[in-house]
Order: sequence, then C-alpha cells, then structure tokens
Amino acid sequence: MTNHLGDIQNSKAIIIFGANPAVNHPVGFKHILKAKERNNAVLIVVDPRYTKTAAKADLYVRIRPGTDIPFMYGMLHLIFKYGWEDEEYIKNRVFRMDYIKKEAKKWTPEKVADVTGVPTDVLIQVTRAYASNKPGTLLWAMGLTQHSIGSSNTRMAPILQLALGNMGKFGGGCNILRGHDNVQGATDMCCLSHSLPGYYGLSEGSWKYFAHNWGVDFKWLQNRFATPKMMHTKGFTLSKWWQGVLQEEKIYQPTPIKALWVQGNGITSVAQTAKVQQALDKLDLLVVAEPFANEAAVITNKTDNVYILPTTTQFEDEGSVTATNRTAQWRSKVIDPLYESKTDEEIMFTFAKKFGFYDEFVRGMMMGVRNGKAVKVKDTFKWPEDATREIARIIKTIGLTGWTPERLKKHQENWHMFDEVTLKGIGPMKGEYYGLPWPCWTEYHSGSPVLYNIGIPVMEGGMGFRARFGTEYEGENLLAGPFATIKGAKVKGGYPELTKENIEKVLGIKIPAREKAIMGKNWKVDLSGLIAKYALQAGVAPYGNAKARAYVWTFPDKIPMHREPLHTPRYDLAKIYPTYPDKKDQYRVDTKFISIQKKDWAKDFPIILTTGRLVMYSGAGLIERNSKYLAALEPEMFADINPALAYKYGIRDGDMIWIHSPEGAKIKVKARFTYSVSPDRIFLPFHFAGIMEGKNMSKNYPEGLIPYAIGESGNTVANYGYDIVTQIPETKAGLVRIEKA
Ligand SMILES: Nc1nc2c(c(=O)[nH]1)N[C@H]1C(S)=C(S)[C@@H](COP(=O)(O)OP(=O)(O)OC[C@H]3O[C@@H](n4cnc5c(=O)[nH]c(N)nc54)[C@H](O)[C@@H]3O)O[C@H]1N2
Ligand SMILES: Nc1nc2c(c(=O)[nH]1)N[C@H]1C(S)=C(S)[C@@H](COP(=O)(O)OP(=O)(O)OC[C@H]3O[C@@H](n4cnc5c(=O)[nH]c(N)nc54)[C@H](O)[C@@H]3O)O[C@H]1N2
Ligand SMILES: [Mo]
Repeated sequence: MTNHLGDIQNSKAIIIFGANPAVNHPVGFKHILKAKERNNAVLIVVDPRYTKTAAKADLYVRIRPGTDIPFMYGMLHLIFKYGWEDEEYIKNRVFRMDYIKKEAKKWTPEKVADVTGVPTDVLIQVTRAYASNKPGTLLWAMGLTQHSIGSSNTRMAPILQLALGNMGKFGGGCNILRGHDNVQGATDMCCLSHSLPGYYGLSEGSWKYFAHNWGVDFKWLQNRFATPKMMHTKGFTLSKWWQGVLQEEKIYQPTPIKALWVQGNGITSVAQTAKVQQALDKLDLLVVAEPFANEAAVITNKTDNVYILPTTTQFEDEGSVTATNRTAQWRSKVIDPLYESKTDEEIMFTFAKKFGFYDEFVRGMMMGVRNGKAVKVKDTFKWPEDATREIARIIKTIGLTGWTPERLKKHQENWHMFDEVTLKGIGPMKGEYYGLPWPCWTEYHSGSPVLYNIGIPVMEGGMGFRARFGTEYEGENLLAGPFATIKGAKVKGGYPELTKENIEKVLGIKIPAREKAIMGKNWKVDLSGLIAKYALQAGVAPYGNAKARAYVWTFPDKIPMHREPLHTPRYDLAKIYPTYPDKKDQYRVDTKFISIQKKDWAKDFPIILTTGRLVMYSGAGLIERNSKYLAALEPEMFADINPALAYKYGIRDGDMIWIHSPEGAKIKVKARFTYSVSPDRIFLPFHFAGIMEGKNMSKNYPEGLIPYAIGESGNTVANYGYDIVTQIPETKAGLVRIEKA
C-alpha cells in the first residue's frame, strides 16, 4: 500500500479493482465505510461477480475477467478527452504519459464495451464520478494480479492514479490489500526465489554485501550452489515447482527436484492440483513442518519418506511482523509450545546444524557496525530481537534502519496512543507514526505513512518517487521537474539517488575526509548511516526524487497492453490482442503462452472460471477446516452458478456437477444457485482439499486428524497460465466445461 487503511477515511472517491474487502479484509473495510460516512465518498467496485463489497458500492461494474486494462484505458480515454487529468503533476512527476495518452485514444467507450462487457454509460458514469471527486484512492488485490497479464494490470492502476494526480496524496494512492498475516514482511524479506532480502536482487555485489553482513566468506556462499552461475539465477517459484519434478516442460538446473520441504504452505493453493499430486508422488522425500496435518501428505499416494514435523503457531512464538500498510508490529508469545511441537526457527536451526552450516546461519545476529563495517560484536544471540536488529542493520533499500526491537516494542505497548486516520502518535509516542511505516530511514526518523508525498518534510515521512533507473533515458530527463520539490528540501525539484561520489555535489555540502573514508558506496550499502544522516539534514530522501515511469523499457510491454487470457472465451479478440510468445527459462522452466492460446478452447470449454475466497476460510483452508465451528458455516465445496446457465445443463440448485478443465482434470462439486455470477461464468472457492477428482483421500490423514470439512480443491481445475513477469497463476480467468454428475 502506498497509503494506509486509516488514510482511506480521507478519500472522496474509492475505486476497487478485483478485491473483496468486505469478505477478505473485513476490519480494513470499516475505513472504507467510514469514508462514505465522513466524506460522502463515492465507492466504485469493478468485479466480475456481484460481491458483498459490491453490495455497499454506489457504482458496480461487472467486468469480464482479465479485461481491466481496456477498462482503465477507457477511463483514461475520457479523462484525456475532457481534460480531467492533472497536467502540472504529469509534467513534473511522470515519465512518458504521452505514450499512455496515445494508446488511450484508441479505447473508445464502444470498443471498451465490446472487450470488457461493460456498457458505455457505466464507463462514462464511473469515470466522471472518479475523476471529479479528489482525492481518490484505488484499491486492488488478487482480481488484478492472478492473470497472465497480472504484472501489466498492476502497472496500469498506478498510471490511472498518476494521470489524475492522486499519487502521493492523503486520501489517494494505490492501496493494494495484502494477503496473509505478515505477507508484507515475507515479501520485504524476499522469501521468494528471485532476490535477496530487501529487494537487493541476486547480483554479485548484492551477495557480497550480504556475505559481509552475515560475516561469511563470499566463496563459501558460492559453494552452496551447484555452479557459481546458479547463485545469480532465479529459482523455481511456488507456482511451478512441480515442473521441477515432472519436467514436462524443459527445466534449467543440473538435476530435477527430488525433495520437497513444505513449511507454511497449503500445497493445494497453486493451480493444477492434479499435477501437484503427480509431482508429490514422484519425490524421493517429502517433509512438511506444520501445526496441522498438511494436505501435501494427504493428497499424495506416496507411502514412504513422508515426514510431518509438528510446528508451533504464531501464538507460541514471538517477533516482528509487517502489516499490509508497511507498518511493523511486535508480537508477543501467548503460550509456550504445545506438546512436542517446535517453533519454526528451532526447526530451521536444527536443520542447519544437521547440515553443518549452523554457525554461518546465525552469525549475522551477532554482528554490529564499527566504522562503517559489519563486524562480530558478541558470541551469542537472542532470538528474535537480534534477528530484527540484523534486518535493521542490513536493509536500507526500503528503509528498515529505524526498526529496532526496542522501538517496535514501545509501539506495541503504546498502540492506544496513536490516531487511526493520521497514524500520528501522542504523549510518549509524539513524533512517530504507528508501526513506523517504511521507509523509516534512521532510528530517529518518524516512518512514512504515505509514500511519494512531497507535501510534507522528509523528517515527517515526505519523499518523491524513487530515482532507481538513472537520470535519463533516450535523452529524456528521468528526474522530477522543478515544481516537484519536497517540502522543506534544500534541493529544488528532482535529484539522483545519493552515492558517496555525488552526495557533496547534490546536497551542496562538504563532508570531512574521515567520514568519507567509512561511507559506503551508495545509500543502499552505506552501513555507516552517514548518507541517510546528511540526506535528512538537507530535507531529502536518500533514494532521490524522480519521475514515475508510465513507460518501462525493461518490461515485455513498455506500456501496459491488453492481452487476452490464455484460455479466452473471445477467440476473435485473441487474434487482435494475442498473449506473449512462449517464454524460455522463466524461473528455471519454460512457460507456454501463445502455444496455448492459439487454440479456440471455448468451443469445448465455454464457461469462464473464476476463483477466490470465502470469509470463514483462509488459503488452502486447512486451519479453519480443522475448526468445528468455522467448518460448520460452509461444510461443503460448491460452485456458484447462475440459474440460467444451470438450466441449460439440466442442473438444479444443490445438484452435484462435474467441472472439467482444458488440462483434462475434473472435480465433482455441488451447484449453488446465485445471481452474483452472470450466466457466462462460474465461481469456485479454493479453500477445500482432501478429495481429488472424485476420490476421497481421507484414509491418508494421520489417525484422528481428518478435518471437519474436506472437499475438492478448486485448483484442480484452475487452468494452465502464468504471468509473464511474476509467474503468478492465472487463477482468475480460465475456462471449463460442466455437466450434471
Ligand atoms: N476470509 C479470508 N480473508 C482473506 C484470505 C482468505 O483466504 N480468506 N486470504 C488473504 C489473502 S492471502 C489475500 S491475497 C487476500 C485476497 O483478497 P482478494 O483479492 O479480495 O480475494 P479474492 O476473493 O481472491 O479476489 C478478489 C475479487 O477479485 C475478483 N476478480 C476476479 N477476476 C477479476 C478480474 O479480472 N478483474 C477484476 N476487476 N476483478 C476480478 C473476484 O471476483 C473477487 O471478488 O485476502 C486475504 N484475506
Ligand atoms: N484458485 C486460487 N488459488 C489461489 C488463490 C486464488 O485466489 N485462487 N490465491 C493465492 C494466494 S493470494 C495465496 S496467498 C495462496 C494461499 O495459500 P497458502 O500459502 O497455501 O496459504 P494457507 O492455506 O494459509 O497455508 C498456510 C499453511 O501454513 C500453516 N501454518 C499456519 N501457521 C503456521 C506457522 O506458524 N508455521 C508453519 N510452519 N506453518 C503454519 C497452515 O496450517 C497452512 O496449512 O493461495 C493462492 N492460491
Ligand atoms: Mo495471498
């Protein structure tokens, strides 16, 4: 989130693309309802289904899944046509909006209606309402991301906000509602395969920075990999790990995956559960470290070398977590670990000991900084405080330097001393924002509740857009214009990110030689903290002040372009808006795009499949299906179906139906009549597991551990299809065929 939940109360218009916060963020949704009460804010919901969130909206847009880019271009078409854009803002703060303007010109309301299914008058009404009520905030979640063009969707939405000058404003911004508890923390620590923590990437320089900070030899780290090159190549993703075993598509590593360690993933939450099952069966070794009987061990037919390690839950452990709006929270232990369960970190420490790298694994927690260098400062460590200290010491990129355990604990103890709309502290917490939203540049910085806000001083959380991509591109200046000066900054307008070499020139200061001697090369690796210190003194953020890029030269599409889903119900449109060429070696495996789309799947699979969430279950659903009371609320897997569609197949409310996917997988579920979906589409929740393609697997649960609810996994029929950049599965726009069971 660029802003935060409480800040939504400052909004005069709220547009939601592909999120259902009434169900998935019910506490956060209160702020949206309050904005309606306080400001008479107009609430617009764009969703292929009429959701509980839509029920609270002033304007509801029923969109065809996967067509948000045309819809947003349609909005921009009208915005530019009627001069509703913020010209001054665009000129000073946006790079190449003219490219967007040119594309938007093509998307007339009639054309948008044809592609998206949204009537022209609805588009016009929505655009007028949104553009004329400022500030407006734009929310999104999985309805935008889980597409083969998910990454383009997530670029398009900020572009709409930039055109209206809504970014970097109170009550504005892009508020992306995150998922799991601490998923923002997991993202910031890059618990993924493509980067070191803190978005440092995988370059040699980054590895060396971490090796230094962990007190380990770079060569030693390199030797952990099969080849030195692999140190710098992305790993498999969760979405396609199973191809690492099955190798139906070419993989790019010396050996296939032979062992799988599952620690905190529901396994049936990725598309194509039938493939996941085949891969599990073929593994040499499967270990699950879990508080519950993880269904990885249940849906597999594997009978040997499957181990379940009981772990504790969050209530039996302690440490810092990060909320959806970049704020940290210290979480205390509620009870000691139950029975023989061990905490996640204890399991990882034991693993490291067994494999002979425990000392290297924990040394980072015993390091500190002396004269700009990381050195070992003690012989023992205290969990979890020293882990948080290690994070604060290393992660400069997103400004975690100020997140010391002492400060975070103080926030926890004084959480009632903060205002929910401004996050500002009072009394003992004066001068700080709740949870020290990152970037929190130093131990004395307040945190930054609203990103890219040049209207407040940097010491109070102000900043421009990050200058990450150099100072010019093809002769055009990438830095912010003269009217985009951060309030109180010594430097007027844009400036580059600060380095040891340019800092004196950019800030117009002289730094003593002894300080320069210990200063890091640039602000991202400056352990001395001097670059940040001098930046704050001059009232500027260390990462520069640039234009936001509407045009990104490193992406497959330089500006976001509409491309039809791989399995599209409109084959005619796939010819005009085709998907990408197939991609070689995407996270170590080939991924198909056009070779799937070149067939007209809709002939045999005429119904759109979209998937999502229910309020009583989370993720793959194992936790709640183990609760008698929650399971009782929704004991059975089902498909939402419009009566008009059901009628065509002779299906009555409550009948069992088979749903078939283009990949040849099938599930048997109950049909549930609803008008929330139109007759061209069905909706499936993905919270069930334990039944695979009609086969009940409950004999595979350890004795006494069958959940109160089991069912088919919606993901068994979720289609093949992945985002071109992130490889997130296209679980929001597929095709299926149905029949009465
Ligand atoms: N109760 C509950 N709460 C949860 C979770 C849970 O499992 N249960 N999970 C958490 C997690 S991990 C996450 S990531 C969040 C996710 O939160 P959300 O993103 O809100 O969750 P979804 O229900 O998957 O999808 C949101 C909406 O996107 C719509 N949609 C589908 N395709 C499209 C499209 O092409 N365009 C548009 N505009 N909309 C589309 C769907 O109809 C759906 O209503 O929720 C979190 N909160
Ligand atoms: N079709 C479809 N599929 C989807 C989505 C969709 O919208 N549609 N959404 C996707 C999204 S956004 C997400 S985030 C994923 C979510 O899917 P998963 O990542 O699989 O999420 P959960 O089911 O919550 O899995 C978490 C597991 O961790 C265990 N666990 C809980 N606490 C702890 C702990 O402290 N330690 C350990 N070791 N384990 C613990 C739980 O028991 C549970 O089994 O699903 C994705 N899959
Ligand atoms: Mo998620």
